[in-house]
Amino acid sequence: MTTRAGFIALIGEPNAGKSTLTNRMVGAKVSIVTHKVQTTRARIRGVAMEGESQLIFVDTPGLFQPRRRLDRAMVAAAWGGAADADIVVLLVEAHRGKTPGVDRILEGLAELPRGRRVALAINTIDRVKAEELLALSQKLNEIHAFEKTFMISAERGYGVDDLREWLAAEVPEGPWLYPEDQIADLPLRMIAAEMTREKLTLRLHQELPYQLTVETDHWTEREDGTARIDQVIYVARDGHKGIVLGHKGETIKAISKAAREELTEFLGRKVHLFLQVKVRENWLEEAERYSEMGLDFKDGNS
Ligand SMILES: Nc1nc2c(ncn2[C@@H]2O[C@H](COP(=O)(O)OP(=O)(O)OP(=O)(O)O)[C@@H](O)[C@H]2O)c(=O)[nH]1
Ligand SMILES: [Mg+2]
Repeated sequence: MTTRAGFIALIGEPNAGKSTLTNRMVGAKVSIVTHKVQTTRARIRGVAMEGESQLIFVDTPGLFQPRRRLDRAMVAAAWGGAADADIVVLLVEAHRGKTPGVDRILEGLAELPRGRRVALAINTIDRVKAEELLALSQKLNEIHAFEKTFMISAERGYGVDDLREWLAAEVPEGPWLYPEDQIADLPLRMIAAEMTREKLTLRLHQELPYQLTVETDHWTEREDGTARIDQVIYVARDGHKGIVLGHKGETIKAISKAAREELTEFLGRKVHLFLQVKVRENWLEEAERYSEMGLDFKDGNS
């Protein structure tokens, strides 16, 4: 039996559908998804099996023009994921087409190590007419000679099997790198923090989701088989704390409930979730916050 295993980096602009595709490939929610840009902050590894091949999907933060330290660290993590992978898949949103952001990514692809294999996946094909897809594919392939082009809908699942089968045939021969039943390579405490951040991002508006971070402080296994999870939400301003808590604590209560339900489903057992909001004006400049997120603080140096 010949086994294969390889790392597949999913890169693209923010909101391109990288995390949605990761989850679909894995068959479980390992990476958080929202309709807002810059949801994913670090590299998230999801593991999928296809025949004798183990596909390790590396979901990355969206590529955009960074302004803050956090942005720079995120973009560096994304390009780092591409540089380390066996195969890179660039996701482009069909309905947005060849944006200036996509142009910059195409330029970046030319700087990847020589011989790096790159495929194109035009996503959200459920949102456009078929004729537009061909034109977009041609335009993009004129700039970068992609090894292969796929038309997919990560959300609906169209075209995803073709992509998975192609990847399974193309990753290098070699032993599997994870146990067959493992679906993610991310500490549980981080997955739990991400779930809470997803609920915060869905619920809070404007800049606030970009000005906060969530960390799991304590994780206690209780004798009755349930887990007690304590998390801290760091916000940058006093005013933000009030917004996160909401009138009579209603906002935080709703967020906590949604996160707890999802955690309970993910873990398959009851969870008690305790959230605390702390004001930490400088958290975006603290090295420890970055390591907790799975990012390299130094990557944020300008
Ligand atoms: N209609 C449609 N929507 C999609 C599709 N794939 C993803 N989406 C939606 O697009 C939005 C962004 O999806 P994500 O998977 O979070 O995108 P991302 O590339 O991981 O975004 P960042 O983490 O911010 O870089 C979500 O609202 C998804 O539900 C698709 O094939 N069709
Ligand atoms: Mg994402």
